[in-house]
Amino acid sequence: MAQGGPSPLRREGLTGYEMSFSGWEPKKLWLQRPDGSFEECSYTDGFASRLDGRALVAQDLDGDGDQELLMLNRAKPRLQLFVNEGEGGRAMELRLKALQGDAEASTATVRVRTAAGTRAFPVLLTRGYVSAVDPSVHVGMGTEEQAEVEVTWRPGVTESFGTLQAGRRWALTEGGAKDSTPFTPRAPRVSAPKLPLSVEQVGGVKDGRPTAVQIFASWCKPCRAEVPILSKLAQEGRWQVRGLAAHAPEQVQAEAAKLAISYLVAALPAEVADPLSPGGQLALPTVLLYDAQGRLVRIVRGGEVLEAVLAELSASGAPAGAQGAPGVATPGAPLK
Ligand SMILES: [Ca+2]
Repeated sequence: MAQGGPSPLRREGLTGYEMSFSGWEPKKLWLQRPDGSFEECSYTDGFASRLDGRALVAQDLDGDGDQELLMLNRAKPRLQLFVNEGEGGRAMELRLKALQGDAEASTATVRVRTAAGTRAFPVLLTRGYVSAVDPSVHVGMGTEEQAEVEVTWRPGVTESFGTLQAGRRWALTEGGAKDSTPFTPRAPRVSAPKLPLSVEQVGGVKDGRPTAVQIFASWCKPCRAEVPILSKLAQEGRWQVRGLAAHAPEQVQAEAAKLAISYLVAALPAEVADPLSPGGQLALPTVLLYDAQGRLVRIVRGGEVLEAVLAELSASGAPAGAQGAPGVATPGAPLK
């Protein structure tokens, strides 16, 4: 059962879907980082709701080469569309046409080889309960411009389509014929609230040290569990540690005292809270980690996870950021 959530066993007087175990578990979404590891980003994308989900499909609905996510829920809001507003990487889309059996090639597997390795993609006609999708194969390419593509149409029948360029939608026909059209240019989009990417946006200063910013409320038990970890970090002196309280400015110090917080605290500004509040609800606990250059590198939720991340950053000798792409999801950019 999801930690920190209301237990359905303790909720009395409710029947039906409100009692669903699955319905009470927040949705999960992971961003794949350039090194192949994954970073959870559900809460920054408004994805971590406890709505009772029924189907989720990833599909490039506007034809610009990145996938949108469409989620069907048991109750309102019945349908949610998540649009990728991030910069993203390159991609290619492959649509197969088999000459034997099912023309949509539902038994086929595509293998895509780049310098980073080989990945296999089965053709799928459905993505879970009550869903059906266009049977195209979407291949995230990151920074790669091209890939070698091979199709196994059915057991024992494998065919190479040579090197295909990213940024295009390819039609591959059994027998070797191939054709492509470029993705449509991206339409300008209404921008979602932006995460505080710089430490100055959360009241920090660039002093050559990394910074941990805890967003807390005095009623938040997992926030309380983080306080000793962050206090120790502050005492060691290698990190700046700050707290941002989800309380009215005049109550901040009193609420921080309830958690025995010894580091600097201030009221949580709306411009910081908004992008961390999917569906209008602030996701707690949340700790923002900035590198020594003051750039947001990680967003962490939960006391246990925080300790693990801090240990990982300490072991790597640097609180990330210096290795290139930050391990942080911008709102609506979950897929590349
Ligand atoms: Ca798209």
